[in-house]
Amino acid sequence: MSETDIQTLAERVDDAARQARAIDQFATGSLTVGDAYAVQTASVARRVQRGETPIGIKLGFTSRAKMVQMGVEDLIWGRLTDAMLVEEGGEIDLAAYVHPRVEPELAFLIDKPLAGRVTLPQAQAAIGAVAPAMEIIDSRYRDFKFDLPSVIADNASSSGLVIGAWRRADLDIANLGMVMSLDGEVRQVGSSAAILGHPLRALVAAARLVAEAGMSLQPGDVVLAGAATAAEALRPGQHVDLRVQYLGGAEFHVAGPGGAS
Ligand code: OOG
Ligand code: MG
Repeated sequence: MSETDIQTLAERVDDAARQARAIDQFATGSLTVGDAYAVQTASVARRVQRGETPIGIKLGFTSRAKMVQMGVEDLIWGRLTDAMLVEEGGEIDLAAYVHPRVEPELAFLIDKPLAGRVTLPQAQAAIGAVAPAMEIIDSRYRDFKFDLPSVIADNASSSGLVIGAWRRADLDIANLGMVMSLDGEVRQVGSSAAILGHPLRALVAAARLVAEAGMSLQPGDVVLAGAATAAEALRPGQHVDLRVQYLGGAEFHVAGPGGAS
């Protein structure tokens, strides 16, 4: 795919995200996975040109539940910027999104540079803190339907993230209960073990994937490990709460039908 084509598609997904407007997914077979990451890189570069700061990366499809929900089998990654941060306990306005969903995750805070083929203990040693987190995903594609290259080009549907209080990473996080509630009603129950069998494997994968892209994870970067359960659609007026065993939680509100309060 030519550089011009990559820029054209990058502009299309970037505009759709900015205008909160659904677009058609790219025609099947028109994009390789390599092209799709080039589109993602170019679309995030547009954000950076507008003044956003990269803050880390996200993994997608690290759990069976997510692969089944979306019909995609491969692990993917995307980029996070400061503009995507939603204040813990804060409020989002659905007007800024196409059809957002929320999913329960864990976030890692990188303390030492990490890239390439690393072991689980090396990944563990590179993190300074871990936190309960929720990702707000918002595919820019109509009906939230996409194939693998389309979702990669669309920055892996990433739209927002809410991070709870960081705590030191000396806790065993292999199998922590995770409960996500909407308006006080438990909707998704899972375990951190659903994330690749051990959430630190998401960090091992992240180190490999960024290195393949010629990048590295740096101190201060945030890595979202991927959802432990299926995602839930967001509705006006909702209160969303995540509790993670031993780690605490995170919560936010969705503004009512009238918009932000
Ligand atoms: C793609 C993003 C998947 C996760 O945590 O598995 C993802 C999507 O489902 O739209 O973020
Ligand atoms: Mg996610």
